[in-house]
Amino acid sequence: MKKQALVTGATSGIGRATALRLSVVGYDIIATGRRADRLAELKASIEAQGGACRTLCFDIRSEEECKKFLEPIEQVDLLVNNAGLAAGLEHIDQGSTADWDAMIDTNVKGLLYVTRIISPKMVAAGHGHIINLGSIAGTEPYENGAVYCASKHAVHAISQSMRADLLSHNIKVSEIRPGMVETEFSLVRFHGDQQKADKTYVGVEPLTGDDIAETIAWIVQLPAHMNVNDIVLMPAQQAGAYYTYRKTK
Ligand code: NDP
Ligand code: 8X3
Repeated sequence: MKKQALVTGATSGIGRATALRLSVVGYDIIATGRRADRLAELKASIEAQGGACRTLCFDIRSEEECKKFLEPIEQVDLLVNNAGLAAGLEHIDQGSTADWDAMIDTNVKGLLYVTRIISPKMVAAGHGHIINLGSIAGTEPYENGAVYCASKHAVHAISQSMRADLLSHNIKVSEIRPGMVETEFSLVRFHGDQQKADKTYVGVEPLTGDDIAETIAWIVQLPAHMNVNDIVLMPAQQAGAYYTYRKTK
């Protein structure tokens, strides 16, 4: 059987680009997300480039659904814990608790549910690689972002602990921590307000999903004795959460 890569949140942005790229470097893809039409389109695109793709349409916030869809998978060589979101951008006194629940339930609990089901399969197989999508928000808390930043701080902590936990089982754990990547991320953060989403990228050439996918493809093709523990990827015009150089002309 070819190497199997499970990519969560593959209906858009970084996850979609990663699924397409991993298929080119020799993986069969198991793609997840909640939007069935997007999963079908991804599967067709992967097959059109000569690859293979299975799709699993479910919500990773539900432990029951995670178990139902993921427990039957027999082999996973690479897990990309990518599904996630920011919802809202407000001061703490004005934030929406529904947004907070969505971020914590997806970015933290969903990632844990998936990992709890897949990591024992890797332990049993005696090898594996888990790549978690963190963020610069995982080390740089910024105004209006308390809960998103907290969720990515959690991903940063979980990544470091699980790397230690899985070390003796020949399972690598890598964390990708990007700055600004133009995907559907801002559209989701601003609850579908395209104008607000577009303002995020004014005067900046952001990273793309393909940029992150290329980095993931490089990491997974490194020799067996090498691991990238943690990589921070930024647009050249962004130095950190608070430092972005915008060209106004
Ligand atoms: P997108 O909004 O383009 O993609 C997010 C993906 O996550 C979609 O495929 C979406 O699928 C999936 N997803 C969200 N909620 C759920 C859920 N409850 N169950 C299953 N799947 C879910 O954003 P990005 O590609 O930018 O984001 C991918 C990851 O990268 C996230 O973890 C994000 O925090 C991180 N990141 C993004 C950065 C950026 O600037 N864009 C920078 C740093 C990190 P569907 O809606 O179909 O369920
Ligand atoms: C996404 C990047 O700067 O909006 O994680 O937190 S940022």
